[in-house]
Amino acid sequence: MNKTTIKIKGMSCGHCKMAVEKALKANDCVVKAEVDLKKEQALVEYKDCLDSIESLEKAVEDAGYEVV
Ligand SMILES: [Cu+2]
Repeated sequence: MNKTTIKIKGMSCGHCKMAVEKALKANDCVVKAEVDLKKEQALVEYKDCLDSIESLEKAVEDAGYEVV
C-alpha cells in the first residue's frame, strides 16, 4: 500500500477532522485517511489507481482547509 502525509492548516476540532477524512475518502483509491489534529496532518493510504497526490490536496482544499 502507498502512504503519504499531507500537512494541513485550519483544522481545529473533531468536525474538521471528520470533514477532511470524508473529503479524502471520497476518492475511491483512498483506503484509509486519518487526521492527526495535533500534528496538523493527514495520513493517507491509497491504491495504485490514484492519479496524483495533487488530487488529494485539492479535495482537502475544496473542503475548506489549507494544504501547506
Ligand atoms: Cu472544526
